[in-house]
Amino acid sequence: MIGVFDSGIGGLTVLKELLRRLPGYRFIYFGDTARTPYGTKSPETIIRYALEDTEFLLRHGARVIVVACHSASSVATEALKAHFPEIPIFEVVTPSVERALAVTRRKVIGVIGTRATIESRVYERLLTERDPGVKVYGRACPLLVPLVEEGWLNKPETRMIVKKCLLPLKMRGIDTLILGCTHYPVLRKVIAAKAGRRVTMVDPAEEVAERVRAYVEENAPPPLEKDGEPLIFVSDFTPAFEEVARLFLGRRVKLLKAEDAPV
Ligand code: DGN
Repeated sequence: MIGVFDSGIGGLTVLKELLRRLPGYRFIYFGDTARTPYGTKSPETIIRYALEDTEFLLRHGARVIVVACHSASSVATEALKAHFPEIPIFEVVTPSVERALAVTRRKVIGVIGTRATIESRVYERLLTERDPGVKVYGRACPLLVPLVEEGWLNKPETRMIVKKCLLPLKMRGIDTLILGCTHYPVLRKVIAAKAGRRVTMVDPAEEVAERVRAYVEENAPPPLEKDGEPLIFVSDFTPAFEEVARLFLGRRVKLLKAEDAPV
């Protein structure tokens, strides 16, 4: 099984891309809805949570781990790889970095994300390590997460906040923008419109899903039984989470309580 975790249900944007590419495979997802958001927490706390989330997925049969959460990918990847050296671990930052470098025309790249992601400066580090000539501008946009979770996808207020959030990046003349948070692909149209036609969007959900597809198809045959329904566990359940989950996954889905998972 392929395990995917996130601070909450935003990571279903990643699961959606994975399901599209690997329809015959079994997935188990864990959304830490009881402790979300991670984006405002300290690196130490995010690392501890990411290790626990991974343990949950491994305990329930995952053999490959996908870190869908950008905040966790940004600060916890090293710790995860050190704790679970035998497990293939994919995260959302590296594939987006490589994509951004492949598509940028003038080497001026913008990144938007939560405070934890932007303050980690991981995108700057990885982008400039690979190409010292590149200029990187990060901007934390914490207001976008609650807007998406309220379903305010195309309201005037949302458009205004997106515009304000992107303004400093536009002033720097970015030609590429990394959507560095699980929730942002849902706002892609509004973000692209406000960024302007000349700015290329990089969607990390698509990029990581492509990496996982390539790895899994090469290394693991699909299960014999075609069981396409992913198991989606959450650490806290409310009917509202199920509504939001539908928004992220693009279809109705049943959320299971993690405490009810067979051990
Ligand atoms: N999943 C988080 C991320 O991608 O950074 C967003 C939600 C949050 O924890 N704030």
